[in-house]
This record gives sequence, C-alpha cells and structure tokens, in this order.
Amino acid sequence: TSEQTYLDLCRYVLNNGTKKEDRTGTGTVSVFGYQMRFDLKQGFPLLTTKRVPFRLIASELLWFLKGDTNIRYLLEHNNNIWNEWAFKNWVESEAYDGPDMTDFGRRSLQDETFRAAYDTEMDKFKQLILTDNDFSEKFGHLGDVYGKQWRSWQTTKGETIDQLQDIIEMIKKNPDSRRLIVSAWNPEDVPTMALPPCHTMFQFYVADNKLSCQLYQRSGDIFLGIPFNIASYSLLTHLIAKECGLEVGEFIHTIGDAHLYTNHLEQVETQLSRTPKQLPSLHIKDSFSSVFDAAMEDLEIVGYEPHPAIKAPVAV
Ligand code: DHF
Ligand code: TMP
Repeated sequence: TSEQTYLDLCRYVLNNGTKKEDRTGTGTVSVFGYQMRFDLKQGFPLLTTKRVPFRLIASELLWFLKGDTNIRYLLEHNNNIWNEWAFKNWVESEAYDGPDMTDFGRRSLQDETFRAAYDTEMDKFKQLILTDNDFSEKFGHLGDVYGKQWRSWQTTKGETIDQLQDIIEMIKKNPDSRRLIVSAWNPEDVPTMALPPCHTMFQFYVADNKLSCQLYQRSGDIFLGIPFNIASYSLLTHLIAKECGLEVGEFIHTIGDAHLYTNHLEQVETQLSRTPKQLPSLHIKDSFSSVFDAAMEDLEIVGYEPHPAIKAPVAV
C-alpha cells in the first residue's frame, strides 16, 4: 500500500540522516528535501503500522477551516495537540504566578516532581481556557497561525483575503489554473506566531476530473507530526473535491527538513518491524454540504484496523 512510502522515509532518514541539533534541544537525525506520493484512490492514508487518531486530525482541520486560532475549540473537542504552545505564552507572561515552568517540555521528561507540578499547571490552564472568556481571549490564541492566514490574510490596504474560499471558486471556474495556491507563510506575522507554520504552502491541480494536492512542509517531525499532516491534507483534498464535484487524485508531500527526534528512534524501529495492513477508506456522509460547514459528524473512517498506538514525547 502507499503506507510503504512513509516507512521508506523513516528507513531512509535512519540510514542517511545527519545528526543535527535543533531549537528544542532534543537532537535529530535529519535530511533535507524528500517527497512522498499518495494515490488517494487506493485508500485513505491513515497509517496502520500504528494507530493514528483520526478524530484529532479531523477536529484540527475543521478548526483551521473555521479560521480559528484559539485552542478553546480544540479543547472543546477533547483535542490536546496544541496545548503546549499556548501554555508557553501563559507561563512566560506577567499574569502567571505559579511555579517556574521554564523549559517545561524537557524538564517534565527528566524530573518526576517537576512533571507533577507541570501536570497541575496544565490542568489549571485547560480549565481556564474552557471556562474563562477573558483568559481564553488572552492566552488561548496561538498568534496568526494557519486558520487566520487561510481565511483572513491581512493586506496592507486593511482588507482581508479568504485564500481558501478564493481557491475553491477558482477550482470550480478555472480548474486548469496553475495558480491554485494557499500560503500560510506570512513573513510579517511569523515573529508573533507560537510556532511558525510547518505546513507552509499548498497547491491544487485538476486533471482527468481528479483533484490533487501538493504540500510544501518546511519542517517535519517524521514520527509525530508527519502522519497527522498526511491524513490532514488528504482529508482536505477529499472535502474540496467533493464540494467541486471532482474525484480525488494524489496527495504529494514535499518536506524540507525531514527529521527523526533522537528520543523517537526506538519507537520508529518498533513501527518498522510491523507489516502494514489494508488502508481504511473515508466516507463523507450525505449530511456534508460545504467545506466551510463541515462537521465531525459528516466524516467517517471505515475499515481501520491498525496496529496499536506507539507513544512518544513531543519536543516543545
Ligand atoms: N512540535 C513538534 N516537535 N512536533 C510536532 O509534530 C508538532 N506538531 C504540532 C505542534 N508542534 C509540534 C501540531 N500537531 C501530536 C501530533 C500532531 C501535532 C501535535 C502533537 C501528538 O502528540 N500526537 C500523538 C497523540 C496525541 C494524543 O493522542 O493526544 C501521537 O501519538 O500521534
Ligand atoms: P521548528 O519550528 O523549529 O521547525 O519546530 C517545529 C517542529 O514541529 C518540527 O519538529 C516539525 C514539527 N511539526 C510537524 O512536523 N508538523 C506540524 O504540523 C507541526 C505544526 C509541527
């Protein structure tokens, strides 16, 4: 199956990667420039060699599509994947008066006493985001990240551009266009983002009545982030194809710095020792009306019987 192309990436980086230090202080093995192709007709590329939580991928994508940048929506959907980056803003602010949380990502892996304090503060943080409107306005935002750039890119004239809406219109009216691009990389906003966009820009392509998508990802955490990114952009391609009355073609994933964190190597070996199973399929239900009104209930993954999940710490 097309899952093999992901496993090949893991093997390739293990064999050919260069040791490279990184911003998080974790250390990586890295290559620069790698491309994978997934034929979406051959199944939905949700990995089967470990369980990948589709629910989290779908709610994150719906959050982008709404143009939302506040983690409150994610927490309401029991999705914790962006917590650390909002938490960081809070514990580094004047408003925070709890125990010192400097370098919480690394320290919570090394020191159990610290870990307990961190868990307490994180629980407090999540409760405040969910229940306190002022707090959530102040500390729930990640900056002008994906949702903002996709749906309301700020122009110098004081207007906003809905890149995604525009692209969908263009796919319908002028499918041969070679300009079907959405950019999340806004140099003016990069300094105030919690994390500058990893999935930087993507392009659509229509031929033979099929919609394909290529993503340029500047930086890819091969074990944790990439499996999410593959499924997320494949889902986006399905949704837009459905709205435009097209079949799905390929998802092409081009990565800049493709890295394995050194504390994920054992997990990767476990995953590589497993045999891929048949890929599941995505069903978009009849309740689906448009990309921007899509809801969790419209989406269903069928025939997903993966190997068990493999836990790994995320580098903050
Ligand atoms: N930082 C780093 N270092 N790597 C990332 O992949 C990453 N991804 C971000 C934000 N910052 C990042 C947003 N996406 C997980 C997956 C994707 C993601 C963030 C986190 C993750 O931890 N996945 C776990 C399951 C998490 C859960 O069940 O709550 C996994 O095993 O796939
Ligand atoms: P960086 O900004 O220093 O590149 O760190 C970002 C890290 O997050 C890097 O390991 C890549 C990873 N990442 C993904 O792989 N996919 C994602 O969707 C996101 C948001 C981050």
